Amino acid sequence: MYASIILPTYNEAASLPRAIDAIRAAMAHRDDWEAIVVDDDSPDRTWELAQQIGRDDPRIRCYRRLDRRGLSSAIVDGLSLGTGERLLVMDADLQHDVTKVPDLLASLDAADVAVGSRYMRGGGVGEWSKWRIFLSRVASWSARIVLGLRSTDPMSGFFAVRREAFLQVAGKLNPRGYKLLMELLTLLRARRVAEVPYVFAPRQTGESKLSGGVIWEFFLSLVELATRNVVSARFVKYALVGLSGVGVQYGSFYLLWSRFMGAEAGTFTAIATAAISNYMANNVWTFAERRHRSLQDLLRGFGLFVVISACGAFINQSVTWYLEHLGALLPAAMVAGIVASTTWNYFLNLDLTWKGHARPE
Ligand SMILES: Nc1nc2c(ncn2[C@@H]2O[C@H](COP(=O)(O)OP(=O)(O)O)[C@@H](O)[C@H]2O)c(=O)[nH]1
Ligand SMILES: [Mg+2]
Repeated sequence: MYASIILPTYNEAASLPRAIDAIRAAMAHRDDWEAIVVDDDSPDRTWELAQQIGRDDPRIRCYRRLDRRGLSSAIVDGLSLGTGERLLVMDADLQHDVTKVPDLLASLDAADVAVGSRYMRGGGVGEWSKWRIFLSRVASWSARIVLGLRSTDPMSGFFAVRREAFLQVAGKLNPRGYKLLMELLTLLRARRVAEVPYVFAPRQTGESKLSGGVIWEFFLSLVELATRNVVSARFVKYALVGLSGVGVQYGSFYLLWSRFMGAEAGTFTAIATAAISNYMANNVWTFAERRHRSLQDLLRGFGLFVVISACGAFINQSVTWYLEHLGALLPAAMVAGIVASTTWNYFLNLDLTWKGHARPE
């Protein structure tokens, strides 16, 4: 059955030719395959190299993406371009065991997704530090428990999927970050999953693009997938900024009060400080791609933010008071008040303060 091998690349000129040779060797027994390099306009001109290889060997195609960045979206574009009934994704840096490609493709005889796994008998991670192994295992384990996935390595970047299964869920994918397999497995939960062990090899050339923020990104994806996007990554950020504001408010109150001003002025100044820090943090982080920059936008944005937050504070108090009045325990009533006001604040700020269309990644 015709197979399409997707190779996302960013600055992999040093290893791409060897990766292609390894694929040719592994697939030497058949000729019904193609390889698609999806390159995000790498500064090292990986795309040029891929185009050159493709001129001599038309089985190798290259999509040089000029308008977008990001591993997951590159994989989705590659999968969409693939014409084979079976689609396979692997790194172009030789860290995935190319000799396992035929096994992964063959596993789709009896499964809809086939995962190259580092965490089953026969698999491994080579020379990773204990700390990295620990983090990776905790992440896989939480993905399995929280999302109910049946793979031993849901974070793998080495996997194959039937095109028909991919197309069924392609429209629902939200390719952020780099854990596309986790998302695919969540959407295809009811389908059959096969696994093939492989040993993750150390990188020989070039460098890993996935270092900073990886754990954080993973956590956000997990929340989004577990709640079926009801709780978005943005909402999590917003709630965390709100929490930091509580710290700022109480912190500044204790700094100011008694030493510099009385309780009332202290409370007012502390609330104002927290409002400014919350607004700034949301502006540069939660709503980064819709950021207010001009003085006019900043003033207008801050004004709206304060009005909405003031209504939120009122909602918070009212809900807490009302539930307590109905006989709820105070802590429960307070939590309900916080949830109600945070939700109100979030959606109003999303639609009014930072309204606008997000640019694609
Ligand atoms: N097109 C594209 N490919 C990427 C991007 N980031 C990483 N890659 C490729 O994805 C594969 C895995 O990335 P890598 O940095 O090796 O991750 P690691 O193996 O977890 O360290 C490699 O082939 C990279 O060149 C990206 O933003 N766009
Ligand atoms: Mg790699």
